[in-house]
Amino acid sequence: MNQPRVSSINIISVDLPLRQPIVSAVGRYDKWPFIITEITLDNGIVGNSYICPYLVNFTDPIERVIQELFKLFENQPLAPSAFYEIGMNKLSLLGRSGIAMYSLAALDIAFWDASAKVADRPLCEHLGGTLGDVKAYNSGGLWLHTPEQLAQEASELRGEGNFSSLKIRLGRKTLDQDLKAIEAVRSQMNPDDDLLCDFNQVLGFTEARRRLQGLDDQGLYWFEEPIPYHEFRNYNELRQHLSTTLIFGENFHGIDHATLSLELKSSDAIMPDLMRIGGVSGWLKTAALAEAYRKPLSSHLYHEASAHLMRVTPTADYLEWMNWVDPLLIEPYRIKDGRLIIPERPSVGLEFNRNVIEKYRVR
Ligand code: SMN
Ligand code: MG
Repeated sequence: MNQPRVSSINIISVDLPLRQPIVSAVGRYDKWPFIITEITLDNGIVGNSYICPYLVNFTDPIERVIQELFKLFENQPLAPSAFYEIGMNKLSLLGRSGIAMYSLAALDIAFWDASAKVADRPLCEHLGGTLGDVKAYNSGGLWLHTPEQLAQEASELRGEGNFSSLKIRLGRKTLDQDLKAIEAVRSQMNPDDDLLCDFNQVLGFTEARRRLQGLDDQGLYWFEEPIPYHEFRNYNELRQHLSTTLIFGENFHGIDHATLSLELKSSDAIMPDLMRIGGVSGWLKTAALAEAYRKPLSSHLYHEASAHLMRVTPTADYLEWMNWVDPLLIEPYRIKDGRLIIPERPSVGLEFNRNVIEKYRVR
């Protein structure tokens, strides 16, 4: 059977208002940028992806890099894994990280989406896995707010999908303030529920050691990104002072970072971000690494494609559910009893709402 060929590309950037602003150590955001990439094959099938590059002013240069990389694959028979290798070879001249990596990921996810549509299977089945649901936590809030606001929000977030797992943002000025925030959220949870926490890289090494030791008896499910993401050796040192699971990885740029962090024993678990890790292809390699090092792997953003990938990740742990993309989608993915339900549709099966796109289009 002849593989269909890649014919054309369409890229659209959108700056979508958030229902609730992000108030985190990495800044305040009222809107969230998306770059949507659509690849059309010569049989008419369209594969798509979205990536969120955080900074709306960079959507234009990233779009141009996607366009440029696309030229490598234009008119070629569709072959996502082979395309990824070709793309990564090209990146050896640009750097296998940063916006070059994001751009390759935008293409890779869309190529895999198209490929599963050609096979007419959900992506998880196309990758050799089975269709099913995925354990998730609600990550859509609990920013650096007051304890009263946090308690109110925690109860709303639990109610959004009967969640028993939430993630709170920490790293306030003092340990006491963090403890009060935890207490407020916990007041709305059951004793056996999982409370995860994220510091968004805000602490320095010595402060992190003090702060995390002060929080180590709180029974938190994990400590996420307490110090800057590139301090791989400091992560390893920090880990030796703690009993709570230490996790990072949303800022791994490609498989090189994932490999290095595992070699250096920087954390107890990893959490790649579908865009930064290099799309579906980059994820699959990282999942194999996590298995080799026997480390749990959780996801970061992009809950739809990540859910499919978690179904073929041997050490899969938690899926992050952050549904900011939902207003852009005709049929968003659903949560039931704290688990994400993968719909029975070909591939990832995301259809974008053209009216919403037009309303919030960047250019
Ligand atoms: C996060 C993600 C996206 C924007 C701000 C913060 C956070 C997370 O690090 O892991 O959810
Ligand atoms: Mg995080």
